[in-house]
Amino acid sequence: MTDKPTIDSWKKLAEREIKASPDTLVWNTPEGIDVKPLYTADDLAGIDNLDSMPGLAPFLRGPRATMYTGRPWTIRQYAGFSTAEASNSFYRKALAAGQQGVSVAFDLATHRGYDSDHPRVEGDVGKAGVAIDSVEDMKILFDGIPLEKISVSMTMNGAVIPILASFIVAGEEQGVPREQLSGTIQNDILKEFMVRNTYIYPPEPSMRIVADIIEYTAKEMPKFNSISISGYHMQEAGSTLVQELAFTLADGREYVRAALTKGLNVDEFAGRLSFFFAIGMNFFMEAAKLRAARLLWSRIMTEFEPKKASSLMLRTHCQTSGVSLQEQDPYNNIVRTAFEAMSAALGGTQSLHTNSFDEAIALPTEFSARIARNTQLILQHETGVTKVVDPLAGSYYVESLTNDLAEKAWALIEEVEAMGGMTKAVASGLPKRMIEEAATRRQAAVDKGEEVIVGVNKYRLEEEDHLDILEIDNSAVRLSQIARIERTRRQRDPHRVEAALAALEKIARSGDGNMLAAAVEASRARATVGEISDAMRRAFGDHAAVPEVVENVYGQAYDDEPEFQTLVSRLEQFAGSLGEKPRIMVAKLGQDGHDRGAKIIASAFGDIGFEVIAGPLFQTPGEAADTAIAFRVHVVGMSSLAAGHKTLAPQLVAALKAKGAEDIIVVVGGVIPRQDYQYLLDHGVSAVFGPGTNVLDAARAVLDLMEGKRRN
Ligand code: 3CP
Repeated sequence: MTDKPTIDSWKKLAEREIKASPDTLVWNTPEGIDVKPLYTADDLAGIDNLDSMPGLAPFLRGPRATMYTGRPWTIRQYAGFSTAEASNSFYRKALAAGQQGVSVAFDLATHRGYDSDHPRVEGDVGKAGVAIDSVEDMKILFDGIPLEKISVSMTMNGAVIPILASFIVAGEEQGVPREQLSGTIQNDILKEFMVRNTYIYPPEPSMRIVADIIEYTAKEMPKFNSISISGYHMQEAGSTLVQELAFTLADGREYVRAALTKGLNVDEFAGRLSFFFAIGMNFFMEAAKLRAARLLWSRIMTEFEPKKASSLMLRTHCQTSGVSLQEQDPYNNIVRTAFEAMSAALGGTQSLHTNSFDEAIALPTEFSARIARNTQLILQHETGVTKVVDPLAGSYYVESLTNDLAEKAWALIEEVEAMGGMTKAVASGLPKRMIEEAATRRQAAVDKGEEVIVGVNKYRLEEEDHLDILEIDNSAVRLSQIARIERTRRQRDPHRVEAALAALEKIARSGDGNMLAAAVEASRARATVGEISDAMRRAFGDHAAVPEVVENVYGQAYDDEPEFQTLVSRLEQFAGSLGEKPRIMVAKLGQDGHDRGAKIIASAFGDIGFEVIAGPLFQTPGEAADTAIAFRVHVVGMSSLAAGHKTLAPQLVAALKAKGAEDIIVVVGGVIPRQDYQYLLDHGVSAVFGPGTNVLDAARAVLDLMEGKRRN
């Protein structure tokens, strides 16, 4: 006869096995959740909703009763590059090969409401997405793609009014009335102020734009999702999963409130709000996050007393994590993406993008895009994952994680609420700061090797294989876009354009009317994306954020480690010989607002002992040179994540030289393909730090450069 097994008997056995208490095996996650080595039925005690059903509130187990057994998630790959013609051909091939929905990536010039001929966007046109200047481009983008059948997602937040307007007009001119258009517009501006930075106007009028779009789509486009409330970019910027969950849902609550100010009934629009989350490498926790998100959203929406059950339902798109991809040993990224995709499916996503393995370094090639798409096709057709609804339900561990995440996120949501809601919290800078601290802490854990990344800080290859990447000839794209803009301007009726833009500006100023409705008219008249954005700029002005840098997070993580202290002393000595602290400006040029890397570098370099000047976003090379000279910096560290480096870095070097400041050292970091290193070095850049660079190594290299310069 053996005794009934108990947790105590397990503990004794475990202790014998590892010769230590099993408590030493507890994994303290960045979320503040202590993951135990074993979960049992006892862990389910006191957890609500264990007996809930899919398709029924609170939708913890999924928004649909049958979930993937009735219809699998949509395979929706985010793509777009170069011209509308090139992107259109890419979409058509992908749809023919098994992709089920389109998801458009726009270039940064378009995001920020500039036409391709604007001088500020020389390095950005057609680079990280497709260039769209007017409805003429939009029509080419969807040529041969039946918009009454294929749903289209558009990742657009800043220039959301002209882009959605030109999509509506492209549909009209393809013979598809707007009530038949299906898809999603991202239209989530709050997270732009927090992490992604492709805003144009200040927060208050930006929120009015969101509300106008919800109003217009609720009334005119019943099949269209008015918003994609996104946590994805928060995780990309380094947030914990609890932060991603809490800030996203709190953003959602704020949008509901904004829409209600337009006099809408909650049931008129709530069913068409949608969400977007990242799925990183914490396999079970990511699946649990989606379950927790549905539970909490239904709790939040209950407050607004909707009558329809669908108003309580959270439907979401997911994307596998971009930051989990590595430049080193890049085929490992296929494996990472497959695990993340499986986790998204187990969590019950409605739509999914799987990253291509080369995306840490460049836009996907046709080859890498095929593997990414096939990862989902294999999941859907070969693994059996679609055959059972919410298969993780009842797992002691996953139910417990779902509950822990929900509780922790709810506490943070309440904290935001106590601040007066997300718009106020964002204005206070708190969420941004919390995310940047989490990102810096994580970087320190990776640099110290506490968090293992295979092929990067462990099992690194002696020599990396050569990788063929897609390169866009940015100047050719720009010239062809400029030619089309000029043709469009020649052929249109200028009086009609002027009248439509004036009507839009009037609504923007007065708040009386709907800005999207007015922009649709302007777009029909062939007003460009830049002109429509400028009409609103005249009313609202541009938003300029003041960059802040977190302190003492990186340094604290290293505390008394000799490696860190040696570097700090070396820098102190150098400062002594210099007679002042060495100054470095961290610069972001062009319309690339991805500033996670720049912020981490600024913060860590500050802790090491540099005086850091965080340059404002969106500078031209000439403006950055002026700032560098004004602050008398010794080094400019340009951070580039959107492929503008080959245009912008040489221009920065030239601008410094032209202003008599060629003694300022220029280094470049970020997403720089190895193929480009020599080009940059040949054009006056002193060092290049690609993805996966250890921050201490970068700081040592910068110090070497400064010492070398002083000796010469
Ligand atoms: C679904 N349907 C079903 C079932 N499941 N019908 C019967 N039985 C079922 N089991 C129905 C749905 O009700 C719906 O019809 C239709 O099938 C489609 O399903 P869906 O779940 O609504 O799926 P989809 O159309 O793909 O929409 C998914 C959401 C949408 C809702 C999430 O918002 C979306 O596609 N989002 C994508 C966002 C995106 O691509 N973002 C890219 C970000 P009805 O509509 O008639 O109800 S890329 C950013 C990258 C980083 C960066 O910013 O740079």
